[in-house]
This record gives sequence, structure tokens and C-alpha cells, in this order.
Amino acid sequence: MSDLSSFPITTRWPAQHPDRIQLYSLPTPNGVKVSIMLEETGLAYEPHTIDFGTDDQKTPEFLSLNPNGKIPAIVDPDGPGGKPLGLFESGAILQYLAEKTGKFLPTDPARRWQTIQWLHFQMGGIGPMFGQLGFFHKFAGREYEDKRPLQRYVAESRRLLSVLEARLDGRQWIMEDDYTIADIATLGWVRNLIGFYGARELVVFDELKQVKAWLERGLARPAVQRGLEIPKRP
Ligand SMILES: N[C@@H](CCC(=O)N[C@@H](CS)C(=O)NCC(=O)O)C(=O)O
Repeated sequence: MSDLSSFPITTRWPAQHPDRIQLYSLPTPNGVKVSIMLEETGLAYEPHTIDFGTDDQKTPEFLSLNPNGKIPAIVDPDGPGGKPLGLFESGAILQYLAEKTGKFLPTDPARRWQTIQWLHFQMGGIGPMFGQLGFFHKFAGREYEDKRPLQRYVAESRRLLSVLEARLDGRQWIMEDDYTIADIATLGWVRNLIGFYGARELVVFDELKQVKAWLERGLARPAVQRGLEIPKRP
């Protein structure tokens, strides 16, 4: 039986199965990366819902695991050397889980680095830009009179999508025949942009034939469908 008592987060969200990976999350575009990955790999895990409505992510217990106050975060009772490991930042968690299982990250060194490169393209480009577009189009920023920030993030999001469109030309996944953590990181963000954020027309999504077909392929995967609903919303 694993001892997770050194992780204060477990006092607020107790582990029923301390031998399993503990996931603290919500089905947002960053959150679902990890639940999809856990579903794809088949690793045993226990999800805990972090409710933004009650600012769970700002509680001392959550901040003890992620001082940045954002989901997703995990505790792996069986980390390196068999010791428990806590991790935050979805890109780092995806890479960690890929290396732990030997899945969704090519072993060939050059292809491995290219996958990590595309993962960072999502982390540093798609995530932040689409997120700001969401703020200025769907959330509080919608009320701002000055439309230049919205225009800036729409233009940047379209540009990033066109980079993805070119990459996917003639490829079924970002890394050709290998479905990888780069796809897992990006799928939820593109789905969210045209779905929840309501920006389909704004980014002229229907012109992006390759991205559209890739998104459909991704969303057809049963593990993706399950991961998109985990943890349960409050
Ligand atoms: N770079 C971080 C970003 C995480 C992030 O922004 N998470 C959002 C949900 S998608 C969040 O927790 N927001 C709550 C808040 O900011 O209070 C990662 O990829 O893990």
C-alpha cells in the first residue's frame, strides 16, 4: 500500500486507491490532455474533480502540489526509483507518462525530439493564444470596447492553425503514422476553440481541411471520448 501522506493535497482529496496515479483535474483543454493520455495508456488512476466554482485550485492543499494554482496535476505513487512523484504542467505530465509507459512518444531519437517540439508548439503557442481568444471572445473580455486584443488573438490563432494545417498535409497524425502526445495535447484545444469558445467562423475553421479531418480522426478514438469527460464536472 502506497503512503501518500507527504502530499497535503490528499487531505482534501483523499485517495481511495493510493496505489493508483492520483489525477487532480477538470475536463478543460489542459485537463483533458492528461485524462486522455491515462485512458490511452491504460494506466490505473483515480480522478479527483477540482471545482473552479469554489476556487479549489487556489486552496492551500491544491497549491501544495501546484503552486501555480492550475489544473492538471498528478501524484504518481510509483514514480522514479519507486518513490511517489508529484507533477504539474500538462506537457511535462504527458512526457512523463509517455516515458513511463513507452507509449505515444517515438523511441527513435530524432522523431522523439520532433514530437517534443510539436508538444511545445501546443504548450507555448496554441494553448496560450487560443486561451486568450477565448477570454476576449467568450468570457469577460467580450465586453471590452477595444477590439484590438481580440483581433490580435484571432489572427495569431489562425496563423497557428495554418501551421498545423501545413504539417498535417499528407499525414494522418502530427508524427505521420504515429499517434503521439503531440496529438493528445492539441486535439482538446482545437475542439474547444470551435466548440465551447464558439470561434469556428472567427478562425474560418472550415477552410482547414487537414485539421478538420485530423480532429475527426482524434475524436473517433474511444479513449479520447472517455478522457474528454474525466473527471466528472461538479
Ligand atoms: N501551462 C499549464 C496551464 C494550465 C491551465 O491554464 N489550466 C487552467 C484550465 S485549462 C486552469 O487551471 N485555470 C484555473 C485558473 O486559472 O484559476 C498547463 O498546461 O498545465
